[in-house]
Amino acid sequence: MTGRFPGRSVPQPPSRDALAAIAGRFRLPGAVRSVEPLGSGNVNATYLVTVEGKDGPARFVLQRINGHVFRRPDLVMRNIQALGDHLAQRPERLAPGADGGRWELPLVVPVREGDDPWVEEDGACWRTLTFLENARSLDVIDDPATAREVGWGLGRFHHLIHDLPAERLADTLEGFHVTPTYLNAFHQVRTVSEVPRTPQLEEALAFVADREGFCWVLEDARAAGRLRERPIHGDPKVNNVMLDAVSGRAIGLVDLDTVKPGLVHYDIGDCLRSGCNRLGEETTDLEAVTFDLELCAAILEGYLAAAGSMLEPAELAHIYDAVRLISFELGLRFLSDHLAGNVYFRAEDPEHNLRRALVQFRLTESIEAQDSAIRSIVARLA
Ligand code: GN1
Ligand code: MG
Repeated sequence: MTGRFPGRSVPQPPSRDALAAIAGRFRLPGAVRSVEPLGSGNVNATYLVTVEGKDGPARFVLQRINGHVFRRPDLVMRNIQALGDHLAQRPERLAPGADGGRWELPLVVPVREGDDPWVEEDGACWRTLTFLENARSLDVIDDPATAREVGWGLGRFHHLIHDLPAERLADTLEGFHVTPTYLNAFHQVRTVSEVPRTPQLEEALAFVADREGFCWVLEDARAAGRLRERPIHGDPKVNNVMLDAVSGRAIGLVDLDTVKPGLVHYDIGDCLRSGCNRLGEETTDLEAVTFDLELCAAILEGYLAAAGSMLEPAELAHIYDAVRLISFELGLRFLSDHLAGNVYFRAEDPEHNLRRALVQFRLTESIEAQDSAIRSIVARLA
C-alpha cells in the first residue's frame, strides 16, 4: 500500500455517446435524448437520462455500480428487486403516507436483451432505475421542519420493510457498519501506509487511539441479544431522503444498494450524523463543526412518529451510542482510505479523505460533549 494518488485507477467517464448507447440497452420508453451527471455520491457513478417518450420527455437514472466496493452487483440488484416485490405484495405498503402524500422508491428498469437487470460494459455493471420526479434532496438541513421530514422518511422506510424476511436479502457488503471490522482494517493499513505524517494526520490517529474501546458498543449489544437484526437501508444520509419539490414532505428513499439485514442503529446514526451537521460533511471550516440538538430532536421526532412502535426499549436506549459511533466510524473509514491512498471514496485531492475524517471526528466530539442532552431528547420522545 502506498501513498500515491490516485491509489485506484478511477475509470474515465465514458463519452456522452457511449453513455447514450449503454442507456439504449435498457427498456426505456423512447430514444435517448441526453445523459448528464447526477448527484454527489462517493461510490457509484450516476447519470440522469432523458428519453423522448410518447407523452413527452421521461427521465431515468443510469448508474455504473462500483465493482471495487460491490463485488457482487447481482446480489445488489436482487436485493433491490426483493424490496420492490415486498412492497408491491401488499398495496397498503405503497399507499400514500398517513398524510395522503406520495411514497415512491426507485424501481429496476429491465434490459432489452438478456435476463439480468444490468448490462456489462467497460468492465463494470450498469443499471437503470426509475427517477423520482418533482422531488429534491438536500446535502444539509437547516430547519427543524425539514429535519422532521427526513426522520419521518427513514422511519416510514423502516416500518415498511421490517417484515421483509431477512433470508430474502443477501449480504451485499460484508462487515458494512460493523465498527470493529473497520478498526481492524485501520490497524492493518496504518502499519503499511507511506502517507506523510502531517500534524493533521497525527491528530486524527490520536483521536482514534483514544476511542478504540468504544468500537464494540453496538456489536456487543447485538451479541448479548439486546439488539436484533432487521432489514435496513444502510446509507440513509440526508441526501438520500427525497422530499416533494412543492410540499417538502418526505416521499421516499433512494440509493438502495446497501439494503440488507443490520441494526436500525446504523441507519439512525447515519441519518443523525449527516442531518445534524449544518455545515455538511465536505466543510473545510473544521472549528465550526457542531452537532445541532434542535435538528436532532426534530429528526428523532419524525423518525419515532413513523417507526417508534416497532422499537423495543433496549433499541431506544442505544440511540445515543449509535449517533456517536456512526460519526466516529465514518471518520475512521475516511481516515483508513486516506492511509490507503484513496481507493474507496471518490476524492478530489490527496488530503480530501483526511479532511473528511477530521470533520467527522469534530462532530463526534460535539456529540460526546452533549451526551446527556441527546439522551434526554430520546427519553422525552420515546
Ligand atoms: C458513501 O456513495 P454514497 O455517497 O451514497 C458510503 C456511505 C458513507 C457516505 C459518506 C457503500 O455513500 O457509507 O456514509 O459515502 N457508501 C458505501 O458520504 O460505502
Ligand atoms: Mg450510497
